[in-house]
Amino acid sequence: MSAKKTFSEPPSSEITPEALYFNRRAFLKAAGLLGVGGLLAACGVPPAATTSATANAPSSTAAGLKDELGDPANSFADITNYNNYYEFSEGKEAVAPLSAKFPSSPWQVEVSGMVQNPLKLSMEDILKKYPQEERIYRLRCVEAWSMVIPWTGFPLAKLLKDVQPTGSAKYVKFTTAQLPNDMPGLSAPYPWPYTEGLRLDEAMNDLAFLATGLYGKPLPNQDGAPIRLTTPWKYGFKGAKALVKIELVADLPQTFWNTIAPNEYGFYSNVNPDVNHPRWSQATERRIGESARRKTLLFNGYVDQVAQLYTGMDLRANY
Ligand SMILES: Nc1nc2c(c(=O)[nH]1)N[C@H]1C(S)=C(S)[C@@H](COP(=O)(O)O)O[C@H]1N2
Ligand SMILES: [Mo]
Repeated sequence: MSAKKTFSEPPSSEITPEALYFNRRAFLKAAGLLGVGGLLAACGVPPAATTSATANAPSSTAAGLKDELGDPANSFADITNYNNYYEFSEGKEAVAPLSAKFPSSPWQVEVSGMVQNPLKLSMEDILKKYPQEERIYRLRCVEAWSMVIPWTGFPLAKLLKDVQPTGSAKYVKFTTAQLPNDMPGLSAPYPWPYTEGLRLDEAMNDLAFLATGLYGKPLPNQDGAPIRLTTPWKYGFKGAKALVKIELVADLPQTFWNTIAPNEYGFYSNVNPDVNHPRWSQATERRIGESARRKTLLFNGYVDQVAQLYTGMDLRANY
C-alpha cells in the first residue's frame, strides 16, 4: 500500500507456518483461559469446534470456526504468514521471519492524555484486569484482500472507561512501538512511529477491540504482539499493532497513512465498496485462500453495529 508503488495482487502461495515463541500455558493462565471450556461458545460457536481449535492451533485448517455471516476463519498459517507490518518489511511474507525475535515481553501500555485517571499497565496487569473474550472478525485491507480472524482480547471501551476521559477528550490516538534495533523496516523513510486514531464514540463502540491473541494463543509478533487494535468495519491499517500508548486528545490526531498520502487514506477509512481508492476499485476483494473475488460489504458487513456513528455524514467526503 506504499504510496510510491503500484498495487499488486497478493501471491496465491502461502509459506510454512512459523513456530510460536511464547509459553502458551503461562499466557492462557494469565489470560484466565485455562479450563474455560465455554470461552468461544459465548460467541455462538459450538464448544466442540472451539475446543479443538484452541487445542490444536496452529493448524492448517480453520477447525470449523466461522464468522456470523458463515464465512470460515482463515487458517493460522494464513494469518501469521501474510502480514502488513512496515516496521519490519513491506514484504508481506517477510514479516514473520523478520519479527520472530521481536521482544514483545516485558511490555507496558500508557493510557494518558485528557483523562482523570491515567494508567501505565503491564501486559500482566492487562490480562488480569480485563477478561479475555473471543471475537471472530473480518479484516479488510485497503489493498482489497481480506481474512477472517479469531481474535482473543477485550473491548477498548473497558479500558477507556477505566481512565475516565474528560469532557474535552474527543479523539483517541494510538501510538505503536518504535524500536530501531528490533524493527529493520524503520530505516525506510516513513513518519514513524506508526500512529492511528479514532473518534471517541467510534472507540467506545463495542466492536473496537484490543487483541492480545488469536486462535486462543498469545498474539504472534507478526500480528502485533503483545497487543493491537482491531476495528473490523474500517480498513485494516486502522488496527495499529504493538501498541505502547493510547491517548485521549481534543483534536483529530495525525496518522501514519494519512500523513503519507492524505488523498488515498482518510481519517475515517470505513470500508465502503462505493468509495474507490484513487488507484483501484474497492467494490470487490480477494479473501485469502479463495480464488474468486467477493463483493465488499459496506462497513465490512457491520452496518447494524456502526452505521449510527455516521448518521448525517457524507461518507464520500469523510473517506
Ligand atoms: N504498527 C503497525 N500496525 C499495522 C500496520 C503496520 O505497518 N504497522 N499495518 C496495518 C495494515 S495495512 C493491516 S492490513 C493490518 C494487518 O494485520 P495482520 O498482519 O495481523 O493481518 O495491520 C495494520 N497495523
Ligand atoms: Mo492494510
